[in-house]
Amino acid sequence: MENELHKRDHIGVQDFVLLEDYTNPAAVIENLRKRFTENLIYTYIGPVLVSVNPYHNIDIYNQEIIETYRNVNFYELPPHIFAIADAAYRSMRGENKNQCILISGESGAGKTEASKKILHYLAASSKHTDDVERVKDRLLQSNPLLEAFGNAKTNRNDNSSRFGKYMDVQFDYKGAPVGGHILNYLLEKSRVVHHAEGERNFHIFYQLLSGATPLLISKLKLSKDPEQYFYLSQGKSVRVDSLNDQRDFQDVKHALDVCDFNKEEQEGLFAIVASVLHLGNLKFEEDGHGLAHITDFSPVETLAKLLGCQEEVLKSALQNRTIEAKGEKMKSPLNKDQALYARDALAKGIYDRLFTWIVHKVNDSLTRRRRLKCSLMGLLDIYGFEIFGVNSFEQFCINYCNEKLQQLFIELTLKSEQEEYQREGIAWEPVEYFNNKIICDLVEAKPVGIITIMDEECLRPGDPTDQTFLDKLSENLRLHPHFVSHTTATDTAVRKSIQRDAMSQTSNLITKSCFPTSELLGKKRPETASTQFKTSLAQLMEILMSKEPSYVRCIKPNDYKCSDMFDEKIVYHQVKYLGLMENLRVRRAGFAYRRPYEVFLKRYKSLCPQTWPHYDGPAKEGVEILVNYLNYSNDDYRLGKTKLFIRFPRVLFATEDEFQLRKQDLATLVQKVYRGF
Ligand code: AOV
Ligand code: MG
Repeated sequence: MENELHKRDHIGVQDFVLLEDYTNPAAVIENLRKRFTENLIYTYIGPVLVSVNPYHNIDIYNQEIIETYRNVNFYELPPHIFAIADAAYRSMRGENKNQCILISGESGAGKTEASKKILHYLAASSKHTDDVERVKDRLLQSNPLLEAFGNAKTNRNDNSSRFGKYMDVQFDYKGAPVGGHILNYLLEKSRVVHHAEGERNFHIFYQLLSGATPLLISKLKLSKDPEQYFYLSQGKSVRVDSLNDQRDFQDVKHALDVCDFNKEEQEGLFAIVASVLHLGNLKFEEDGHGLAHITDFSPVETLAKLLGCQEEVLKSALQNRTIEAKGEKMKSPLNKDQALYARDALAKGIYDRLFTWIVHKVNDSLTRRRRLKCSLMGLLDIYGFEIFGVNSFEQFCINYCNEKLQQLFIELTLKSEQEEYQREGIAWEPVEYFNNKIICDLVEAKPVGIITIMDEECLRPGDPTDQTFLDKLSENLRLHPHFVSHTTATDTAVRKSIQRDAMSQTSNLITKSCFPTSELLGKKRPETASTQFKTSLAQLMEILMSKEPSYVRCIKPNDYKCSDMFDEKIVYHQVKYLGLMENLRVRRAGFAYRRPYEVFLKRYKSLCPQTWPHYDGPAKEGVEILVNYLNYSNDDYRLGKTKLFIRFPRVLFATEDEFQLRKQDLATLVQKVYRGF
């Protein structure tokens, strides 16, 4: 970091711990603003990287910069996402510790872009064997593929991740990437059937319509016009300026090839995407008895072909539900609302399982050939915190997931700071901070957390509704300081019935493997979605805890996806809930700056005649001589076991300024010597 220290006035400091006024949010924001204006989007809080979305391309990710950051000490270059990746990579190699990089921030803040840059950095290492090159290719290509099926335009982000993703990259003993594994978390499947104004369904639908060949379009009985499809046109924004659906479809096709999806699988896959669109266009009419009838059967015929099921079975499943009474199965006709609900449930179910199937396939293609021991680098890129006009179950899960991650961040950074102080033998001064554990508890505590109460309501016989659920919540949680609530319950019986009836005999190779018979027969009582999610998050936390973490904290500069606007209010809000002020206080905990003795000595040894030009003793003693010579007072610093701790930034800056002067002196001296010749 030293290289920018002397320019700090107009570009701010590159590590927040160097702010004299570090407890003042205004000073932190001003520092971010200065840097943002200069296109310096990265700043550290010690080892944590804070990144501000520039909303335009800056040329700081090219091959040359990759090389610059490779194998260079973290603090010797300006803050960068590559420095984080490189430090984690070297720690994985050098100390043989599995790593994870946790990227957080609200929707649109730049998490997905950051994770792609890290992956790019890890894959950009020198040429390897063909096998390794193939793995790298697949790792990189998994992104456009999963983004096509799992990302969508929302009102906050044109390419918003609608699923959570944790990806392990596996490295062999030589440090070459040899495989990978992806865990996916709760896809926002409600988007398949509904999205808000200004938003879109998942990218793949629009990509298929605009990029597929006329032959494929006609095979799938599609129209190229997205407006023709109920599921695509609700948001009235089928086209997005920043996206090129036609080109992206070619990228998806390429990615499918690279990730080993064969021709038959690709056909099956697009057949399912198309079938969702046809499903959405099914209309029902109510007869005199209030029962639902399909008005036009031609989509059913197409659907049956695409999914490979019998038309009659499908027709019946769309208009009836199967109920079991005294061990006997009976069909009970649906009314119009129920039929629409069932249709949507089928569409969501098919798409959700398709997505999981794709992740499995990608994982197959990333499975490493040889089962030798490997080191892991995990990348976590989840959906960011979001609040919309109308928020549903998915927003609840997404925001809960963000709270859990924040919790982990608080616990781990605090813990690692304390440990470092202990290791270095320096007294730890306790820091007050807001711990969001209370919020996680509100959601997941037993017996009275939101999820437990939701489970009870969903599985309770009788007639649970949104209102009864809300009543239960209020009854149990009204005294909790952070409780305010609204949410939706669903008609599980109709949903299960249609999936069982419609998908029991499909011959589309994907749906066949996505709807296993044992489940369709209803032998196993499935867990509720929220409990599944809670369990998978708990597992994720365990995975993350078992690794050495690095953090990237993303911030968006404004709500308009705009490159030259720094909205201080919006930034302040994020600084606050990302807990950056607390992070900074913990990091400072008395000391602004710490560096290994070797690093400090190497830079500043020219300032003291006893260490310059020759000094051969131990680094720690050299630093002691140096700081005494520089007149550091006792209160200014502490000597740890391996590092020097400096309490105030001004002390370091004074030393740096002296160093800059000395450098000039030396340069002038050199010039004089040259002229002398
Ligand atoms: P997110 O992942 O944090 O949101 P993204 O990573 O998708 O946000 O970023 C949103 C958009 O901001 C991208 O599509 C880019 O246009 C732009 N952007 C982000 N980072 C950079 C960068 N380093 N350089 C240039 N442009 C950038 V969400 O998935 O919605 O939570 O759920
Ligand atoms: Mg994202």
